[in-house]
Amino acid sequence: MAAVTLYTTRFCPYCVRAKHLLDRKGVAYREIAVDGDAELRREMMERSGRHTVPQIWIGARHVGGCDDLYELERRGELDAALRAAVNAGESETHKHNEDQ
Ligand SMILES: N[C@@H](CCC(=O)N[C@@H](CS)C(=O)NCC(=O)O)C(=O)O
Repeated sequence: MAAVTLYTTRFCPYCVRAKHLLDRKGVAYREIAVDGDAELRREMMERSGRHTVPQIWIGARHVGGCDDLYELERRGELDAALRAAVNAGESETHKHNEDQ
């Protein structure tokens, strides 16, 4: 599982900006494009309670949109949140491998 999941549309400047920050952090993310897909957009709205893109999760934690992601960065909390999600993902993989 990627540490970050975000719902996006293609021509959305906020999505581009959010991905730019995640790219700069070097973190892998799973992008769910909701362009023209009413079902995926509904899924995003149900999970987030919001209707704008992007909607971003770090691990299981719903961060919100692009502004919320940058606010985490401004508060100096983004790196730790990303690290925790990456580490949690790695230990899940490790556990999964041990189970086999
Ligand atoms: N403050 C929000 C603004 C997001 C926003 O306005 N996104 C636009 C697309 S760029 C949007 O979803 N508009 C409404 C819609 O497409 O239904 C954020 O930082 O994510």
